[in-house]
Amino acid sequence: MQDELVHPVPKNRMAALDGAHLNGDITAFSAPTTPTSTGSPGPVSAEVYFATHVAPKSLPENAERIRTFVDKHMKEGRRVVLVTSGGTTVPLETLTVRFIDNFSAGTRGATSAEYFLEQGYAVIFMHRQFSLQPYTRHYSHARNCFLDFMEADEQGIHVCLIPIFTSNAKSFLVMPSYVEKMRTILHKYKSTQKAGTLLSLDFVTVNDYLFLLRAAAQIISKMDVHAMYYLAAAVSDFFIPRDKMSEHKIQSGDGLLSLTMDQVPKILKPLVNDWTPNAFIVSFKLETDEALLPMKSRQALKRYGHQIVIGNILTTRKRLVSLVTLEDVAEIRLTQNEDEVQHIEIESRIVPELIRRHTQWIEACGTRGECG
Ligand code: 9Z3
Repeated sequence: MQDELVHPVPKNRMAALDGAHLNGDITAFSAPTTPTSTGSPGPVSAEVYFATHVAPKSLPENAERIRTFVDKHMKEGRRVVLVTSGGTTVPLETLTVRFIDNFSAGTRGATSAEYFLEQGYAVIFMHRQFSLQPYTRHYSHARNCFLDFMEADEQGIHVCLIPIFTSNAKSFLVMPSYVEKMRTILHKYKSTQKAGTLLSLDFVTVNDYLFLLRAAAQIISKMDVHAMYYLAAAVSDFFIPRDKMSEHKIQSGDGLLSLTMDQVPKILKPLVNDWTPNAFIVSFKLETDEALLPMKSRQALKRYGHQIVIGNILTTRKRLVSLVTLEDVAEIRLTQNEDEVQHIEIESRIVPELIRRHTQWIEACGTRGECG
């Protein structure tokens, strides 16, 4: 059904499809909207969105941090990957008491960021506030809290392998069974801090996310083919535009609450075509219905013309993903033993494969003769 939507490739990419939004499942909209091929209202363009919404206050400061980070790593000859992670919220009120959230713990993004760092990439980690982060993820949201990893030594005798901190009265020790893993993670965490290869930036709402992604992409574009995007955040498809949002807390006295929401602009389109031409762009497609995933993944590739869509199903996402390109589909699958006994993280397989393909992309760039 989507094949007729493919346009010829401008420069090194497939064309994104103007106004071709095939989801006819939204319930309401506000002008201006773009009519779709099915006649249903589509999202506003990114341009209109940014012109009619307010940037988060932290944006100028975050843009400066990104600029400094990118300049440093360009000078040091490192590749940069922008990892997005966690879910966005959609506030129902300007003075927000209630909001709709998107599913994501941030595991995919935080875990992948670690593997990118290990492979020598500088990582801009754009994540939902308080979601999982590289390295600290091993302890922060764990079932046993951080304190469970420690013991207080009443006598203050230094029998520990890693003293965490000492006061006059007591030493606090990491329990021996946790020491080995903690030492390894601590070492990686400290080395990353020392090298300055991780920049963490947070967002909460879908509006924060959109403004931050655009600002980051416009700065990162100077890295040309040496930049990768790994868009693992779970981004809301629907939102309430500013001019339709109640300022104050919605009152329950009026009975039922009916919500009408607009579609979030399809941000991949300007990302791929305008903000960061030549970067290697990987997006994720999440579905719950296996029957839809291959079609939806290919549809996204054709619509936006980026390099890879990683398809995953909610219930199996930790052991099975599909790397979809226009040419082929490659599965990465953990066996039951790898998943449940060896506790291998699927991101340890996804990331090296993407890096291999990014290298090919950079090498092919010379052949295409279109990159800076
Ligand atoms: C993903 O599909 C991620 O893999 C998950 C990771 C959110 C499933 P966790 O954080 O989960 O490890 O718990 N991310 C993309 C989700 C998304 O919103 N994709 C959009 C879509 O499917 C396109 S950008 O339409």
